[in-house]
Amino acid sequence: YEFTRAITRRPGQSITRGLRAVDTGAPDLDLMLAHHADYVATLREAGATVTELPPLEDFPDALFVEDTALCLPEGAVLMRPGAPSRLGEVAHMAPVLRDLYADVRVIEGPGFIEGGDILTTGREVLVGRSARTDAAGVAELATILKDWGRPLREVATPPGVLHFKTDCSLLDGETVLSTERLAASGCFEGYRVILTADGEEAAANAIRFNRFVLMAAGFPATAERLRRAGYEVREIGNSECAKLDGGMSCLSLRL
Ligand code: CIR
Repeated sequence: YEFTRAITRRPGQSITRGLRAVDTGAPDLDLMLAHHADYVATLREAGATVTELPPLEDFPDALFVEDTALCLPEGAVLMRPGAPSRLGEVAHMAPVLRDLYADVRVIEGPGFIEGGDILTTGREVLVGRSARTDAAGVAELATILKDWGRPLREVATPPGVLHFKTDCSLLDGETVLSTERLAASGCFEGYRVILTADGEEAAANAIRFNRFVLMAAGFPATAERLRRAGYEVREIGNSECAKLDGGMSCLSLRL
């Protein structure tokens, strides 16, 4: 959770065509841009050098850059998104990461895996199988991580939940924020777990970036739990990304 850099991509006009599980109305681009600017400013305040990539109008979900890659100190791994409309985003992220990393690996397929299903903790890399991430994708990542001496543990994303990290985030080396439904699966045994408050499951997708925990605004009970546990919480508007099932982690690659 200590980083020097973040990569983001601004949303474009095409966000109205972004993928969503349930249609709750079109996202408002101006409001989304304002929230995005706040997100980037907060990362900068936390000490990040932020690369802001331009919108990709052909890829409505491209602002959710996290799904295109896994960034580790050892190198980067380009993902293979399970959503067909998102597969082409990776080619746009590849040159950005090749400029920053000497070692860039590629998930070649036939499996699929998205960054939103990957939680890197101090001791292991947890990968949740989901509608976007299959066994072959996980196996290919495991082979790459083995080269880097990083253990991978496969876990399950709760049914109906988009990504593993829709329901959890890393708060520090051994602490996670999790929904109750995910923690009940037992996947965080051995970790300290802070649960989201009842009815605030959507607060689980947060990020720890240096001294701050960035979380979506509007979840006061969970924010209070985090503050009481000693974390410095920054709340960022997320109403528009939430309409596309996106949250704090999806909006950046952190390295
Ligand atoms: C999608 O369905 O792919 C986007 N609308 C949302 C992606 C969210 N990404 C993430 O949780 N890492």
